Amino acid sequence: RPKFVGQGDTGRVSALMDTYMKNDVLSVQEGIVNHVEYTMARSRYKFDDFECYQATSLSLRDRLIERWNDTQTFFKEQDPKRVYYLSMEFLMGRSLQNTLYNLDVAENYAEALRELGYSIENIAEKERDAALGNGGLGRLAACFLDSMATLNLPAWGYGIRYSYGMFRQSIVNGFQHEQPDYWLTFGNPWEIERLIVSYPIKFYGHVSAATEDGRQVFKWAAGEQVTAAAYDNPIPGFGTRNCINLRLWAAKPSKEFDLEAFNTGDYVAAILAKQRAETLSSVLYPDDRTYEGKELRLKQQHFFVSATLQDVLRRFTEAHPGDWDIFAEKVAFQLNDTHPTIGVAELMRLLMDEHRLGWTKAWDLTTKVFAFTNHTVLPEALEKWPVTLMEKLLPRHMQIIYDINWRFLQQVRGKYGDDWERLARMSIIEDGSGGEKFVRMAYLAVVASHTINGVAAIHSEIIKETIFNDFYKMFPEKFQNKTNGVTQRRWLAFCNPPLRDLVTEKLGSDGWIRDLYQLSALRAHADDKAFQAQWQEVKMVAKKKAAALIERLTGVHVSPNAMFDIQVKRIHEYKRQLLNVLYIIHRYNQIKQMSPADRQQVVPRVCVIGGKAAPGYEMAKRIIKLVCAVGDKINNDPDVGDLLKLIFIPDYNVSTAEVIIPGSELSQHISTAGTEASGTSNMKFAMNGSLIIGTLDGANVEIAEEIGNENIFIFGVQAHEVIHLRKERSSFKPDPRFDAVVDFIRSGYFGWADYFGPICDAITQSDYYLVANDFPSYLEAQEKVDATYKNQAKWTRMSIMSTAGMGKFSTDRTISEYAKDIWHAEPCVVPVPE
Ligand code: T68
Repeated sequence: RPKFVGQGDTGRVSALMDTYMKNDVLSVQEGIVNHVEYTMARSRYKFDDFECYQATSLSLRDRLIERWNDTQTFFKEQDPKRVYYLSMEFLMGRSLQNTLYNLDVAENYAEALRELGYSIENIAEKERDAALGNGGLGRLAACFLDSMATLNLPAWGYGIRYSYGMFRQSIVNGFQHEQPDYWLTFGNPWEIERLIVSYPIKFYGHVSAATEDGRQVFKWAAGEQVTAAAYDNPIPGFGTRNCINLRLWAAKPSKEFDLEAFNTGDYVAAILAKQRAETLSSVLYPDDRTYEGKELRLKQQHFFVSATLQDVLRRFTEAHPGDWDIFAEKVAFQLNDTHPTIGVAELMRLLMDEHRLGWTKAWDLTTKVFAFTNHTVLPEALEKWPVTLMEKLLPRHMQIIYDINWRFLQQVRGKYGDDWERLARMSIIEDGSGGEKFVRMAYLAVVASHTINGVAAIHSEIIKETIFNDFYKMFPEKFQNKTNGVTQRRWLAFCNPPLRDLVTEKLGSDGWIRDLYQLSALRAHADDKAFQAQWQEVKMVAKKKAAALIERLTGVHVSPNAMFDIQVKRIHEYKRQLLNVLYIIHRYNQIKQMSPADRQQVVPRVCVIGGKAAPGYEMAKRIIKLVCAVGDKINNDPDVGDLLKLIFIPDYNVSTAEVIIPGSELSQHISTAGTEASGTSNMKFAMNGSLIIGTLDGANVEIAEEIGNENIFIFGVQAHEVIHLRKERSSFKPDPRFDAVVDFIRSGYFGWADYFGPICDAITQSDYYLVANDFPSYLEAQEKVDATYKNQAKWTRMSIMSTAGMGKFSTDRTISEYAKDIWHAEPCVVPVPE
């Protein structure tokens, strides 16, 4: 290990630091007990499961820090190109099991704890989820970190250390209630507080221009300043020593005392005003996909991006003082959606105003380091900040954005001439009809980035044809696709040990945990009767676990002999939970009308729906109530019994996903074609042998390609038909079975007829998401599902083929492609100490 350099006795300190912690059972026990006694200062009488979880985590943190330090020192020595993943969200979930497996100490820890009288499973349950994200976008960032570490990339994640994560959902009388998720009550054993790493972040104020050395310079006299303080979260890779960093920023009062405020005499009021700085990083906005022009949200964006860029520039200038020519050879930024896009203007400001580069050089560097990922085409999600707000909050940035836009529009004119319509369409500044102007953040990101990508093949085509069409025509070479993935460590190996062991045994190796394509060798065994039986047994174990969770969360007992049919994701009209519910009502009515003999032929089903509605999204909240009301009726109908259940699971999150997904047999990914950018739970389900019923949307298209059309239930209209079908709506005649179900809801059979009125209106009037259009083909696909399930050999074969075809959907593949095609970054493997 490198020599210690500091004030002390170099040789002595190095000698002491050169040793590593041991991982034998006794050493592990000593580590845990030490933390109980000395870090937590608990006595032998107060050492319950929760305390044991904390001490165990702290002892693992010690081991993480060793690797983290070695990794960061090695990166510093090697000085490779670094990748910085900028994201407002990292939906990490729990860390204990993941750390145990990635550090390859799971067995010794389990044994150590057993001897101390604790069970690793029980103490793992004590961890609170780190829910610093809304859904797919935030979880993708978390899976990316795992793959970047595992692939030994010199990468860091940067984000916000929210005090309140995603709200906790409870269901009272079928209605969603939101509770704050203050997840830090008992501390967070995984993080390292870095009080010395902090940066000033400025807001408001005004800009003045001056001439210095014959050059115009701009000075921003800010009106408010807060401090960004760093919290580091070590991210270990699997099967490697590398341990990368997730640096999250928390807002603290600025250290600089604003003398003017203090001199007005009201000392206490001035202190309290400073205190308010902390609100900046307090809460995660729970709205996925509907952009709200909240000032605090823009402040959060600037806060974390400014801190990050200052941190990166400090690291770069320390290593290469003044050597800006190599900046783009050493730094790559990935913008996770438009949320960090203000970074474009902030980097320009830092380079020009602080580091004194000219516009041309600064712009050259900026456009070489940023790349941008788009995650949605829904118009309501596209960020547009009012110019008036930008001018007030970030006056210097607004000037820079105007300059960027002016130069960009000159370029457009140079290419297309005075095509005013095109210029207005492509302008970064939208001149709204109401006279208000907005900054179109996606266009700013596109103009400044060297590469723009969508997150599944179909989505990457759609963005080129729709929202970014003008830009695609002008810079076709900037556009790429990077199909999403998930980490097979968390989403198969660690959350489903029986399946992991079966797969490993069949393949003769656990190599698939680092190279998911190896799963394809399972195809050769898909028809093997003995293997099918083992496959079914493993599924039954997972179903029982899921059933126990369902009973614990809802009080409803479900039979593990029924088919487990799951739809878990954020509640949104475009995801069409409604289509699912309408079908369940139809199925219920069919069962009710059957003779007892016919009922014998019905495949019993447990239908599970789960997910959070954005607190201000009325329609989504009505949909939750509808699911609960229908569930209440069905689950208590003696005619139906175990033939059909409908469960709404409350507070769906990463940890419940880790139980529900392995237990699923059928999973639903049924968005209107062209609306779901990718979806990632589809990959998690298929990996765990769940069959997909879905539309040709997002990653479903590629999943069907990989596992074969015969192994997936595809239905519904295709993306290219949607615009036309929306136009034809007035002459559309819904299927009578659809009308019957809607009338049934309206009749009040499930109660709440008035409350459900707007739902029924939405799908019988404009029906923007084409629920009525897809209803008949959905029914047909569902009939195929039942018929197939009755043939368990066929079903099991399809299940094996689903898992076997998932090689492509590892984030290891996704991240390798980003590294090669976008970041041009190479692995940097930390040597294993002797
Ligand atoms: C999701 N987007 C896509 N957004 O909907 C999904 N948005 O298809 C895709 O698989 C996933 O991203 C990963 O690419 C989101 O999850 C948000 O959560 C979000 C949050 C705030 C603002 C806007």
